[in-house]
Amino acid sequence: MTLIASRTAASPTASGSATPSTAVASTSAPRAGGAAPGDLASDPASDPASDPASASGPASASGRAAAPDPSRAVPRAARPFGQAPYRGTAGMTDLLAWVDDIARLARPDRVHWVSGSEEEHEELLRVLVAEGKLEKLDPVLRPDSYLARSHPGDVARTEARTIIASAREEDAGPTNNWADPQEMRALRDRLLDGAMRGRTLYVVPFSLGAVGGKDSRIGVQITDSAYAVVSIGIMTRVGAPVLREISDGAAWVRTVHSVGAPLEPGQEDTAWPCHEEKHIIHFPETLEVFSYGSGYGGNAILAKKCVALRLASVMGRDEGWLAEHMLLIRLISPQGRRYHVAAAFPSACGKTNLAMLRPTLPGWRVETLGDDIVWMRPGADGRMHAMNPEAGFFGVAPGTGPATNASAIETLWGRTIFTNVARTPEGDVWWEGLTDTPPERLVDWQGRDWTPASGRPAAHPNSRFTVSAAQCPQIAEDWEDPDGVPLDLILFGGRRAAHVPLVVEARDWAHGVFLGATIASERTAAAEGTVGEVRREPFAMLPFCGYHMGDYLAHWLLMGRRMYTDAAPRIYQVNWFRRGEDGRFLWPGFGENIRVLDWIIGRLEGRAGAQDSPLGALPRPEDLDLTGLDLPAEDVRELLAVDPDAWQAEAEGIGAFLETFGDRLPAELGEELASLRSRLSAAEAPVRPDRP
Ligand code: GTP
Ligand code: SPV
Ligand code: MN
Repeated sequence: MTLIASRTAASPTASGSATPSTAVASTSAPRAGGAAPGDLASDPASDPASDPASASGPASASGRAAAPDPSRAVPRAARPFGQAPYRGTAGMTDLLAWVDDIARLARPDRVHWVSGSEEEHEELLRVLVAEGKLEKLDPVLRPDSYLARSHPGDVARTEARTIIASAREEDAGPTNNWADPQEMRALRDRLLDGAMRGRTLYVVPFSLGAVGGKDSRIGVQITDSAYAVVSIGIMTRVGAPVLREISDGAAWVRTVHSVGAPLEPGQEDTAWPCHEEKHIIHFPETLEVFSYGSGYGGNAILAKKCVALRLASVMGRDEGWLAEHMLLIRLISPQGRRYHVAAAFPSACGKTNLAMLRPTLPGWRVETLGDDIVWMRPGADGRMHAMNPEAGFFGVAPGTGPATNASAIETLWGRTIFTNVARTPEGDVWWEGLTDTPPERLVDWQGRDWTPASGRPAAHPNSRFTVSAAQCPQIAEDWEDPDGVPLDLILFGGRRAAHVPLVVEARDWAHGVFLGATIASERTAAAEGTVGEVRREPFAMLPFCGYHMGDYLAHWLLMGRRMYTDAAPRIYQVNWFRRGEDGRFLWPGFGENIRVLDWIIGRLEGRAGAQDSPLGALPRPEDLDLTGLDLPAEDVRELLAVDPDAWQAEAEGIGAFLETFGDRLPAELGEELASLRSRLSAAEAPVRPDRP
């Protein structure tokens, strides 16, 4: 593929500085032409240590580790570092005009167009370290890795400040915050006015899915955070190949992000610029996002939750596909049969862990395809086809250890950005759960000295790692295949201490949609709010569905009708988090979760037994392969028990929740609830699967 930079080499104006957006930056920014040391507007071509062949290299996640391809080498002068590419197409003109509009309003000192090269990624990291925004970790213990400490008020998604600004309020539905789009545009213009003074405006073209893939989507994020730029560079495919798509006329999504912390002349920057006032605003009709005030995760990497879930869910509704908060794996049985499994669990409820499962039952294997987002579409063959639009993992650190998720630990060997974890005196990272015994001394996530006696967590509960998916030792060889994989199985789950059994089988698609629609889960540290409080999180999409949840449920039912009944994925509900009266988890979880998958695949293959319950079919204890596990029989019974009284109360709660969707609730789901209630009434005593 010819890169933009190669094209610009042929253009007489390419080496000049007169591209429209550079011109805007220069008019409003006295420093634009100057190349101060460490200034990103400067051209590192003057750095003899840098590798010319990588100057315009593609930023595919796997490509980052690969040797530079000499055929891609272009003369360095073709596209000075950070400069806008020149290509006189309508697509490019649109993009340049939009960047100019934002730059004129936000008044950055510099405009930097992200090329996606390895060299640029490294230069950004170098400057972030020089500015005190990242700490470089020990090069032997954790090569090419960095630590960021956020502002203590900017540690998670801010759901209360997340808005769907659809033209009509009813299209946002009862589960979203709504605001009038006109007002939100006015607010955006007011907040952006001068918001980037003293900073660099980065233009980051990104692709969700392989660049040019038939189901891929592209967008551009404008941001004044270099930390966001390097994060987007790991989480998506960025830079020149995407610009070429835009230039060739592809549709793209416009996203603008500002940390809301302009610098006055001479004002000293902080390690984590952000603003107390935060707004994450989505315009579903025009496919735009505006995010202000936060530098953290889903608030700042707009390609992730804002585009790949909230806006993509709207695109999926309109175009006949689904954007889901799911992991994606290939499960290979001891007989060598391959099954593709997607699973929706709410934030910090086990997706990354299941995505990297290392089965404890002999013969089983898992290949990772994705850990957070799945796009899926019914195909002409009557099956559901699924792909992971992301290129990296933004995973929860606490709880990740050699015993729970060895693959994640190996993935994090180096080339990783850690945020809000603790640092060891040797310059490595630590978090709760990494080792059983904490180190004697640490620097905690807020930069304070820490000892095991400090009485507070060393790492923030929502501390995270950002790393390329290509580094995962069990990543599927074809994980970037734009065709995706045919889906055999969908799991829904949440974090429930009581009532919800280890696993339940859905009778059919509509019952499966009912199970997905009624997931409830204890809140976690992934978003602001009260940790542990149980709330309904339909399809693990409560904070991520960009439109009316009732319409979303109807869309899921419609997708079921777009497949052949016998070819549609089977649906199951799971719960790894049931606790005993003493508070301990009853199920060992992690690698042992294969025992539940083994039973489910046994059902798909027609070899596993089950017993019916008012909720759906469940295994009897003897149907689960528990060999080698030292589980008390009473715990197993408890994990598989259904208490009709407790479930009558649960059904009340489900009814009240579904009622909030009013006349947008699909009738089938009302019928599913009625039939659950009548099955519960018919069950006189608690169902103990081993005592029929
Ligand atoms: P997001 O990235 O926020 O969407 O989260 P996620 O669903 O990928 O969550 P993740 O897999 O990172 O798990 C979050 C927490 O749950 C970690 O602390 C894990 O250690 C813990 N966890 C994951 N799987 C299990 C399990 O099977 N049993 C138990 N007890 N804990 C688990
Ligand atoms: C989640 O909260 O579900 C995440 C992390 O995956 S964030 O990207 O911050 O939303
Ligand atoms: Mn998530």
